[in-house]
This record gives sequence, structure tokens and C-alpha cells, in this order.
Amino acid sequence: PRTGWLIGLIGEGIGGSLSPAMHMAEGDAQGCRYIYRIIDLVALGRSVDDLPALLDGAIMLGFDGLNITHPCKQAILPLLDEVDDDALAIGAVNTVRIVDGRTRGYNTDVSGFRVGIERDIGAIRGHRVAQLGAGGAGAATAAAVLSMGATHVAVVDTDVGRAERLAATLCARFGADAATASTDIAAALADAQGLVHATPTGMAAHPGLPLDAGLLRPDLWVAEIVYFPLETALLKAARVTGCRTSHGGNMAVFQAVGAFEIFTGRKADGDRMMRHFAAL
Ligand code: SKM
Repeated sequence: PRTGWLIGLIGEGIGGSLSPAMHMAEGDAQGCRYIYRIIDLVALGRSVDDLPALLDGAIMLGFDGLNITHPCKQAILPLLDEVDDDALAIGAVNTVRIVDGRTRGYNTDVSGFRVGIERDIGAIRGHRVAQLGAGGAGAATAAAVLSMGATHVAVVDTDVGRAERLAATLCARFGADAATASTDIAAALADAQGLVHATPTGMAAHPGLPLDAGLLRPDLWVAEIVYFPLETALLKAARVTGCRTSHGGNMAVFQAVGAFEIFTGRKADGDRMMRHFAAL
């Protein structure tokens, strides 16, 4: 069996990514030779237009896989030989497996968010969900909750057109009543069991609450995607209110768990990767 892998991460301004540390620590813990390199378009003076050349280069140089991040997750899709269903449905790939020069794309942001909800919230079949944020991360989180059997996602975004486009994509995949776009988070929460937060608010660089904390109720579960800091103002308010919560480290870690498993064909230890992530 194989015990060595060469992996890369392609994106813009990714020098501070925690992915190399997360992946290589798991490789070390499994006694593997696992190398994970940053391929930063900014540092290289390149742009997303150079993605075809970089992908070819990675294939020629014997890379076994790539993570793909902003702003390349959409642009990589037409360059791949095969694309998995989750990734195809949301039009974004974050993980590429390379075998014998052939490429297959996956989206472990979707599966990673799903794992976090399963672990911290549990079953959400039949739930109505209010979601703040209709960007790339929001496309993944909404697909994840609907794939778990949630019956409706109300997508709220300051950019109404973006919310409408995401809702339309979700309805095309999950059924005509699966999603609506809304500008009113209070109304969206009134008949919801869950809240998904998928905007940058609450990050160290964008501190604050993404909504009026008075809208939270103890019967609501709250899932966050911001992971720096791990306890955002929203999660703190949710905890004080008595909500069940899932922090943003889950999506960050379990997308890496999923990618590691796709790259290597080996099981990753999610709890070990979470402990390591929390210590970074
Ligand atoms: O989807 C992930 C990607 O796999 C890695 C990453 C990073 O290291 O910054 C961010 C997300 O886009």
C-alpha cells in the first residue's frame, strides 16, 4: 500500500492557511509521508487565468491531489475530467484527486458542514432553516442542510439578487419549495428550527453580531461557519440563550478530513484533527 502523498492548495493570498498544518499533522500521526504545499497565486504573480497551466503542472509533477480555494473553486470545474455530484450541483470544487493523470473534483465543504451538524446538532430532517449569507460558503451550507432532509431554507443576504440566484439553484435541485430568498431575518427565523450563519461577520477582522441577538430563542439551533475566533459573538449569544450550537471549526476541519480521505483512501481521525486545529 501507498505511504506517501504530495498535495497542494491553489488560491489567492493563502499564505496563512491552516490546511498544510492540519493535513501534514494527520499524515504524521498515521506514519505517512504526506507533503502539503501552498501554491499562492498572489505570491506567484499569477491569476485565476493561469489555473489550466497550474493544474497541468501539478499533474506533470506528480501531485496526488489539490485543494482549491478562492477564487478558483468555480474556474477549476470545466478543467476536470470528472466531477462528483455535490460539487457539480453547487458549481464549486474544493478537492481534486489526481490518479494516473486523470482528475476528479469533489466538494468537501458540503460534506464537512454536514458532518459538523450531524455531530453537534443531530438529525434536522423536516426542519426549516434560516440562513444568513448567499456567497460561496452559503451555497455549500444550504446544500448540506437540504441534503440532510431539511424541508426549507430561507436565504437572507444584503445582495438580494445573490440570495434569489442561490434560492433558484436550490429549488432546481431539491424541489420547488426547498428555498426562498428573503430580506427579513426576523420573519425567516419566526418559523425556523435552525439558523445557519454564512457571512464574514464575527471574524476577527469583521467583529460584531450578524443579527439582533434578541431574535434568538432557546429552541433554535445555530450553526456558524466563522472559525476565527472559534467563539464568535453570535455563538456566545446563542449559548447564553440556550441554543444548541455548532462552531465554524467543524466545517474547517471536516472539509480537511474529507479531502484527506479522498486523497489517500485512508480514514482520517476527525477528533485528532479537531484537537490539532484548535491548538493552532
Ligand atoms: O474548502 C477549503 C479548502 O479546502 C482549504 C481552505 C484553506 O486552506 O484556506 C479553505 C476552504 O476554501
